[in-house]
Amino acid sequence: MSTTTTLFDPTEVGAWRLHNRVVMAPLTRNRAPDAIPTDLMATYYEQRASAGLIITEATAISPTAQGYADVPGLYGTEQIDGWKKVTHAVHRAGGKIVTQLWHVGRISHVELQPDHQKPVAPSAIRAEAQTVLIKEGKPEFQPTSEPRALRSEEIPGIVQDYRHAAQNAIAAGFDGVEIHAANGYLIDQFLKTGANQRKDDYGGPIENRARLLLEVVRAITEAIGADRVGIRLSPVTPANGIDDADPQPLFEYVVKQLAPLHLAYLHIIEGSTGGPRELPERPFDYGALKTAYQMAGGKGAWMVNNGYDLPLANEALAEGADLVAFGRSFISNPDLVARLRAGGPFNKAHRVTFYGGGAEGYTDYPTLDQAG
Ligand code: 8OZ
Repeated sequence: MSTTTTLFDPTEVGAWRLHNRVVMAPLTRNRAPDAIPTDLMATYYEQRASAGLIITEATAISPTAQGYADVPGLYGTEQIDGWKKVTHAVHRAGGKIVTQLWHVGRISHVELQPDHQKPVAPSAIRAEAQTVLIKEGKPEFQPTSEPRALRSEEIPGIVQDYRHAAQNAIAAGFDGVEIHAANGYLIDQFLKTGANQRKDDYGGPIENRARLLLEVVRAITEAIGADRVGIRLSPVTPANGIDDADPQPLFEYVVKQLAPLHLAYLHIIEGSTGGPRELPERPFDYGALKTAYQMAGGKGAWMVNNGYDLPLANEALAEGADLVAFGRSFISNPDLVARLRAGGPFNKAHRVTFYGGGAEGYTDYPTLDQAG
């Protein structure tokens, strides 16, 4: 008898046994003043602990790695202590949680950088993008600042910051980490021709543009074990003004290199982050990407993301995806798993409270029981 996998079936991924295949996608919420996680954040994540796996909001690996007001970090002891409250709350509620390690590269603003220095990037090319400052308690969108190109000899220090943040994640009680290599941030800037014009070993051919990504993956997997590490990729998103001249061979190379490194999962954003899943001007064959990974011996779970609802998620599972990440629907539905099981209804998410603020639009969305 053939059985169909559902979103609600448990699964083994890397070092973890997950209760279900519903993943809470990383969601930036700008509620960590001084980059330190708060009690309110512990409540927010605990409310969502019925997800098979929670991926935290993107979290800066160093002071220069951050590019938005009030996003959390994971480089100092106060930050580790703040995150402990979050991981304990989620574990108490029976959940699993990894943190997303983030370096924004050029997607920053001098006002957010130590000593108001220029943000760092593969090349001194300003992004066509905006960042969020918070002025008088209100989010304010500003164009990103012009970056400076990293010197070759600075790159080992960046890799070391990733390694250190991953060790801090384990010290803070996380089940593992996700490397943020998507959405036009530092690692994606190195990968893609639109942001990388380097002449050294980190620019030019695909093998060079993928070098930073692979060095970061190796450093982190050596430090905390590959079975606690996932990575997020976005082959064609135009987010944060990023683009590549020829993404299919680039990403097939990346996943083939990742295959023997035994990561817990690969997390793929299909299409434009938070937008259309198909981009006529940026075609991409995700099936070929997965085949390239598996043909190279890759055994990590395949996690898909972007605009999934229940029917689309079931289709993805039937086609061989292992995990489905839900973003916006987790903002407004703390009990998303129960609501998916029940076939709805779903609360609507209110955009005005996405970035910054307090409990409103954060910890006050009702569960099905509360909506009664
Ligand atoms: C929305 C606002 C700020 C940052 C990403 C970390 O796109 C983000 C982000 C999303 O990956």
